[in-house]
This record gives sequence, C-alpha cells and structure tokens, in this order.
Amino acid sequence: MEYLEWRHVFKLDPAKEISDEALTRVCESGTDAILVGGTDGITLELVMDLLMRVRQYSVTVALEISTIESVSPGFDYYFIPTVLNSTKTEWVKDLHIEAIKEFGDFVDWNELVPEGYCILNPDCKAAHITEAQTELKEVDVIAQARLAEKFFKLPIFYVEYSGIYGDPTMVRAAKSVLKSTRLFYGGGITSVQQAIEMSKIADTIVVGNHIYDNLEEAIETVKAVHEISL
Ligand code: 1GP
Repeated sequence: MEYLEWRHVFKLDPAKEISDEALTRVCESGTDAILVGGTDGITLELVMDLLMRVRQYSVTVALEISTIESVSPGFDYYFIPTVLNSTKTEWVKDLHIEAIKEFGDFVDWNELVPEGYCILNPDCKAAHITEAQTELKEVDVIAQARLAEKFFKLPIFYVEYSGIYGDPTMVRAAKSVLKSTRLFYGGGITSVQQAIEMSKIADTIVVGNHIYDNLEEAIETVKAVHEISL
C-alpha cells in the first residue's frame, strides 16, 4: 500500500481556515500525502469543502476519521485511530463497533487503515477526550508498540504529541521494537531541525499546526525529510 512509503505528511484541520494560496503551497510542496483530520468542530461540510479544494491537486489525500458523521466519500484512504493508551473502551473499539454495525456491509475495507495511537502529550485535546494514560515510560511505550504490531497487527503505530515537540527517546523506544508496523510521529514540529531529528527515528512524520503558524518553515520540512533515508 502506498501509505507504507510515506515519509512526510501534512495534516490539515478542516475546522481551520487556509487561504487558496497557502493550500496550493501545501499541496504542491512535494509532501507524500495530506491527512485531513482534527479534534474539534469537524463537520461533514468542512470536510467535503477541504477535500474538494485539495482534489484540485494530484497529491494523495486521506481522511483521519474523528466522527462518523463527518465521513465523506472521495478520499484515497480512511485512517481510523484506535487509542491504545485510552482508558475508555469507547476510543479503543466501541465507536468502531458502532460504525461497523451501521456500515459494515458496504464499506471498502481496502481503503481503511487502522492506526494504533499512543498519545503522550497530557495537555492536548485528544488526550483529554480519550482520557489517555500519558504518563508512560519507555518500557510502556515499547509495550504499546508491541501491542500494536504483534497483537492487533496494526499497519501503523502513531506516537502523538500533538501541540508539543515530543521526546525522541520515546519515539526511539517504539522504533526499536517495530518491524513491520510503520511508525508515525506527530507533534510540535516547528523547524527543519526537528523534522530531521524525528525523521531519523520514525518512518513517517506528520506536520500539522505549523502550516497555520509559519507556512514557509512548514514547507521547508518536506525537502529536509526527503533527503534523509532511514
Ligand atoms: C496532530 O500529530 C499531528 O495530530 C501533528 O501535530 O499539529 O503539533 O504538528 P502538530
């Protein structure tokens, strides 16, 4: 699957405004994919509007599903998080079961990509909502990564620090035990140097907020990451 080759991803939040000019820069940056996703205020209208705009470009585009009501057809992939360090079964598998009950007979399973999330920033919205147990040591992250790969056979393990730059030690711990499952890192990448540091550890890095804060710097991370081979 193509997503197994991604090194750099831009995450666009449908609830945040982005000008046509900025969107062109993002879509033509050479990034491997656009992941559409966010936590708050995501509606079907906003998702469809952003998809239509991104579809003017040839870049691969995936939807990271946050609510079942905002799922629109037309994406290349549908990424479905299961939050492995959530303390609520809702975020691990209950919402998934509800969706499968409703749509299980007619979904194209080949388009669905499950992601095992490990949320490590205690202050991010996703951590609050999912009541994630974020006080994890390396040994815990290693166990989470193994749970993802060996137990649930997930194609992606996502170390999520959304909003802050993470601890490379934790990312390295996850990487040290993963063989077939791909390691995604996301959170607080605001410079080329940080993008390079995390790209040397993780298979794929995700740049989100910085697109909205400093587009030029965010764009620079694409080339920097593509120059590094793992
Ligand atoms: C968020 O991992 C992504 O889900 C990216 O994080 O927005 O902090 O770059 P940032």
